[in-house]
Amino acid sequence: MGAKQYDAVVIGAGFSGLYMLNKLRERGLSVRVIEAADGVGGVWYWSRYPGAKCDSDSIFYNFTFSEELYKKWRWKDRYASQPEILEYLNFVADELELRSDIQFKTRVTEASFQEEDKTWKVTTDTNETFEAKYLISGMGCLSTTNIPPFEGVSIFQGEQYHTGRWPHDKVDFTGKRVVVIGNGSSGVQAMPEIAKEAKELTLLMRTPHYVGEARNHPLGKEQQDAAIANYKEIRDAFFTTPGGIRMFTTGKSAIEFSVEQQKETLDYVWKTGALALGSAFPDVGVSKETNDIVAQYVRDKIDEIVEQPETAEQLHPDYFITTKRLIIGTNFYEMFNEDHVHVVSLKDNPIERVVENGVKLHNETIECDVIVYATGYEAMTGSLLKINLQGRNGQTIQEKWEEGRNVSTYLGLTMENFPNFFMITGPQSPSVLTNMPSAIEQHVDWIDQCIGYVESNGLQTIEAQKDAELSWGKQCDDLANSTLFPQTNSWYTGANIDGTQRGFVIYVGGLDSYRKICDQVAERQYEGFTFEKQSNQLLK
Ligand code: NA7
Repeated sequence: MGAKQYDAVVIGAGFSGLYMLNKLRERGLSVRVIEAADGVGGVWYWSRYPGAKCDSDSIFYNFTFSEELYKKWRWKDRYASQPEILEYLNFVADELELRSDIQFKTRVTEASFQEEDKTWKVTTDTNETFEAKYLISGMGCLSTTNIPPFEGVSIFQGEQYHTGRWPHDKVDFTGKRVVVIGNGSSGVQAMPEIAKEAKELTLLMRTPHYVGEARNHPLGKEQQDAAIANYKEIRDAFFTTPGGIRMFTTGKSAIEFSVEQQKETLDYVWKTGALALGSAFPDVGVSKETNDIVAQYVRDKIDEIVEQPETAEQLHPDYFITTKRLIIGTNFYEMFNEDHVHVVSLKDNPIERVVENGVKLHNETIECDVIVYATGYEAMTGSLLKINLQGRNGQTIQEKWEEGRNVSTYLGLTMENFPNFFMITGPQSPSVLTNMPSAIEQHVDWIDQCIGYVESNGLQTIEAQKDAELSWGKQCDDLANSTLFPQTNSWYTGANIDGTQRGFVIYVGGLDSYRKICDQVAERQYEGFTFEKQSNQLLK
C-alpha cells in the first residue's frame, strides 16, 4: 500500500492535537491526526483513576481562541474532574467538526525525514505509511507512564493498576487491602476516594510532598455566568501572566511582611485554595527565606490536621516548596486519621520486590489485594523518546538527546537536524509550569504562523540552527540556576526515574516572557532558523 499524502501529520488528539488540527485546517492544509486511543482527550482519555482532576481553575482550563466556543461551555466545578474534561474535549471535537481528520486506534511507531523530497515519512502500528511536509508532536509532556521496573510484578496474584492507564470500568475496592505507590498529584487525588471503599489502604511513600487544600466546590450559575462574562479577562491572563492563569498574589516577598501578616496571607490562601501557595509571594521559587516561611506553614498545617504526631512527622516534606509541582488535594492529610489508612516511608525501608501476596520492603512485607502505581510519567521527553524519530542523516532523537540526558531544542519547539518538525509542550518550553491550555494555545499559534511563513515564501524547510539551540539551552539553564528549582530531584529534572538524571529542561521565565521571545524570533524573520527553497538552495 502506498503512503498517504498530507501537508501535515499531527501526533495525538489531546488539547494540543485538536487545536493544531483546527489551525492548520483553517490555513487550508490537509492534516491527519494520528491517535493511539479510540477517542479524543490525550492524557484525559487515559487518566481515569478515582478522584482524577485538573489542578488549574476550570474556567481557565479551556480554549480561549474562539469567544464563541468559550461561551458555549459551562464548567460544573471549580476544579474539573477527568470525566468532565473528557466531555469538554469531545464537545470541542464536535463543535469544530474535527473527527473526520483524526485516525484513532493508531500509534505512530516511526517517523523519519526523507532528504530526497524533504518530507516526513510516518509509520504506524497498523502498518500504514503517511508522508507529510510537516510533522507535529502533540503527544504531551506527561503522557508516557512510568512503571518502575520492580521485580515480581508478574507474579502478583491480585489486581494492579497505573493511575495513568486506568480501566474504563469502575474498579471496586470494597473490602480490599490496597497499596498505593506514589503520592504525587495522582496518588493524592486517588487515595481519599479509594479510602472510602478499601478495608486497608497503605501509602508507600518515597518522598513526602507538600499538599495544599484544594477547596474544590461546585460552580453556581452566578459563577458560571461570571466566567462567561469575563471572557476577555480570562483570555488576557493567557497572554499576560507567567502561568497563563490569574492567581492570588500579594506581589511582594514574604520578608516584606510581619510574621502576623505572613500568617494571615497564608491562612487566606489555605482557606480559599492552596495552589496559591506558589503565587502568594512571587519570590517563593527564588528566595530561601520566603520558601522556608511557606514550607513551614504547610508543615505546621500537617501537625494541626494529622492526629498522630509520628504520622505527621513522617508526612513532613523537607525540600524547597514549589520546586516539585505543588499538589492540591481534598482530605489528604485528614485521611491519615482513619484507622484503616497508613503510611510507610520508603526512606530507610525501600521496595525490594513485588511478591505473590503484596509488596516486599526491606524490613517487612505489606500484604494486599490491589496495587495502585501512582508513579507518574516519563515526563517531558518520554513520549518523544518512545518513537523512532529520525532527522537528517538518520540522526535519531535518542542520539541527539543522548537518551534524554542532554536535551537540546530551540525555543522548546524545534530542533536542528529535524526540519519542519515541531513540538507542542516540548522540553525547554515553559508549559509544565503553566496552565496547559494557555501554553498550548501559544505554542500552536506560533507553529501555525511559522508554517504560514514557510508556505507564503515558497520555502521547503525550516530548521533550527545549532547556535540558536545552544544559546536557548544556555538561557534556560541560566534562568533555572537563578532559582531554587534545580536543587530538588523531581520529574522536572528527570530524577523521578532511576538512571535518567538529566538537568533541568524547563524554561522558568514564565509564559508571558516566553511569548515575547517567540514573537520576536518571528518578527525578525525567524531568527535562528535556516531555510531551504524548492531548489535545495540554503537561504540563511
Ligand atoms: P508524579 O508527580 O511524578 O508522582 C509520582 C509519585 O510516585 C511520586 O510520589 C514518586 O516519588 C513516586 N515514585 C516514582 N517512582 C517510584 C519508585 N520507583 N518507588 C517509589 N515511589 C516512586 O506523578 P503524578 O501522576 O502524581 O502527577 C504527574 C503530574 O500530572 C502532576 O504533577 C500534574 O501536573 C498532573 P518521588 O517524589 O519521585 O520520590
